[in-house]
Amino acid sequence: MQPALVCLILSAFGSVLAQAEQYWIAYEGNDLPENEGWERHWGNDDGSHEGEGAIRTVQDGILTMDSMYDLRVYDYACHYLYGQVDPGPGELFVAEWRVTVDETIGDGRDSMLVIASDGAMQLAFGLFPDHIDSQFEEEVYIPITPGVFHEYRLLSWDMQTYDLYIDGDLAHEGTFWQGALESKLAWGDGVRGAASLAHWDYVHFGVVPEPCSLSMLIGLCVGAARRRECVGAVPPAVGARVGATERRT
Ligand SMILES: [Ca+2]
Ligand SMILES: [Ca+2]
Repeated sequence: MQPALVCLILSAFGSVLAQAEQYWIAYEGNDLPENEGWERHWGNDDGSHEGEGAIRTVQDGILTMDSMYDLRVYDYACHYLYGQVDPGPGELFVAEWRVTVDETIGDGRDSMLVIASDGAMQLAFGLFPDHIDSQFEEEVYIPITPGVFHEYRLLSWDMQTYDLYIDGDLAHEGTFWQGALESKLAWGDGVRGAASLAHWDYVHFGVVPEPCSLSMLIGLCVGAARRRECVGAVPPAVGARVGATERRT
């Protein structure tokens, strides 16, 4: 191999690594979220930090949040990463959570998971015992089996569109909504006027190297010029649960 070509390949390889300024925020349900770097927001109709919030218990790696005693209560965990949520070139945004919701009452969504990009592109999923929905997208109603935990995994390359997997199956190809919230992920009892009983096993989110980046570079190194689908696996150290992914075109 020519020295110049070797330098070019090493330079390209270095640029891929340089882009991979990934992060991985992992809440495992082993403690209250505010003890693990999350910001707790709670209150009721009387205002912020009023009342006790949801009744929260941690047991066996599960955080149970119960606000069924009072429709006026909200109580959610928020993690801010100002200007650092989005993936860059060659990177992939991943959010994954495992939860089951026993009950909901009141008007609209209560248990929720919200994602806001650095450019204020937003998603908000309402979590119910038998389905989930997406607040800012029309007619997104995804039935789920009640009474059991479900694993949700959301992937986005651009924070404009996303793929949502439920229990390993692609359940929805969706679109972010232009809002005002920026650079955060939040989950829990999100609103006043509704109540829920939910069990959270984990919430993870982060930016990881795009699974196909290194394989594409290897393809370049051996002179393979053909276009290829990007199916692969994220390095287990930064998201073992990500598993197989396929880029949308
Ligand atoms: Ca509530
Ligand atoms: Ca757990």
